Amino acid sequence: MARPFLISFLFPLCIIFLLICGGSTVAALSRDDFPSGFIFGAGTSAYQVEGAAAEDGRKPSIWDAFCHAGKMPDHSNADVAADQYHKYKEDVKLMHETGLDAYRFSIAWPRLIPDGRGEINPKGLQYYNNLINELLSYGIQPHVTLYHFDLPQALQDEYNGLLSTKFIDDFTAYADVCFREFGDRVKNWVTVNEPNVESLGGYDQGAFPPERCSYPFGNCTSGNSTTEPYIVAHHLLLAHSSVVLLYREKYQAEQGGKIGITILAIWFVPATEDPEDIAAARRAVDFHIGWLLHPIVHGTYPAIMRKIAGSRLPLLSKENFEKVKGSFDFIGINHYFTISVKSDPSQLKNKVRDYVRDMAVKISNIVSLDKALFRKYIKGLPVAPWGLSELLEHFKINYGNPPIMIHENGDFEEADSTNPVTINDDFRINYLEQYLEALNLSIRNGSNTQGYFVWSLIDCFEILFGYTNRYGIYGVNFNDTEKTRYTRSSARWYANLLGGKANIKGASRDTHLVKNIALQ
Ligand code: IFM
Repeated sequence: MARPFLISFLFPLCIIFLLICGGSTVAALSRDDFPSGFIFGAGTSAYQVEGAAAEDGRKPSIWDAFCHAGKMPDHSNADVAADQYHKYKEDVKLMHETGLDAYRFSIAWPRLIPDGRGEINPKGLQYYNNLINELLSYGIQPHVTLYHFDLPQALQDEYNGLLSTKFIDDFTAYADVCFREFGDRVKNWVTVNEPNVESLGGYDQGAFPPERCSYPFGNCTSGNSTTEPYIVAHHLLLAHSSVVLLYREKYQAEQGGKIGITILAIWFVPATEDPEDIAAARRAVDFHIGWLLHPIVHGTYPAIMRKIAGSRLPLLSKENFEKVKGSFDFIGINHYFTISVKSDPSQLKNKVRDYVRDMAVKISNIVSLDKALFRKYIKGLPVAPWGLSELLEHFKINYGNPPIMIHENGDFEEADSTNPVTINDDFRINYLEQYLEALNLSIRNGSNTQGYFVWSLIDCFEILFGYTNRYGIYGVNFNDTEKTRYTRSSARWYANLLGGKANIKGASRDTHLVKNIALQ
């Protein structure tokens, strides 16, 4: 009698218990919930981590000149940075311990070809061969960016760098060396990192080297903010397509790699449901992302940019159209946050306009892009994983769902000089978990995203804030001459995820309703 009683009594109780406790819980996600072959990695860039700035034949880039002129808010430079040049073996071990499939890094053009053109530096060649071989010995794929902001100063001095079409030939010749020397082992190439940031930062606002801008858009000794950002982005686009063509014609069949470009992709949403604000958000997306993406997918600049910037936006000739359109195997996106905007048509009444005024948007709650205010502003933005979902939806609907690599995503903390070693970074785990969850949802909804890289593997020299912003899942004690690495909680969390643990707990699942703002 006892057994049937227990079964008939306890069984329904168990079901009720499961329904109450388990029914409302969404199963946590593990890496097995991503498609097979999906790549998990982390990244850095050469100037931001290598150091050894004047060692073994490396010559200055425009960033060395900028920093040495005391232009960083903390007056820092990356002469030593995280010293990865000497510590790459230690770093590769960390990557291995984390279980990374891939490491995204960049080659320093001024280390490999110190004058920008001509002689190859054998020590530079050796360094990148060593790094690549070390990665491969642990089964970690090298994903290599050819150009991540660090133009050889020699080319800046000789012909004004990116403002000249000579840059295109020199960049192509440099890329040729990289493909020839490393392409037997490197199967994933990015031509240019964030051409939209470099054009805006260096040539509109003058906040980045080579500090070109014009009044009233910034305070520089030379430049023209109304035209130069467009010219520079155009040259970067042509340089990109020239390198892709070279790779396709000379190397791809034999080496079997893939090549793309990486764009900073902030997502913009309307601050209100007013159709003007909805159009403003779309305009911001077109100016910010479409600027580069539209030409490489569709062969033309976005119509709204052509309409507003007019003749200040260079034309893509028929020959260049053929070269630029389709010049990618994947698109890299660096995504950190979502910003809400309102329309500001009054900007268009100004006859003299820069790229920012052409956008004709007001960014809510922010009046100036002063660096300190900007940091406060972005740190104060809510974590908005749905913004990534909308961004990926935009790629799917408007750009034919291309293969995507998320090349940067991560969160920072402001460094505290009294505490150079911060271990507990739950804020970062929370951020990564939510974004990975959103990414997983997007992939299930058909996004063709094939890889995800945390920015950054280790603390870096940060391009806006020097050593006062920390993005690493591994910390670096910059106060100590050894630049000692230490493991943050987020590195352990990522290692557990990559080791198979269901470590994406679904904290934000309920907030994942994708806000489908009108994008068409
Ligand atoms: O550190 C930078 C990187 O060089 C380019 N993308 C944004 C990162 C964080 O600011």
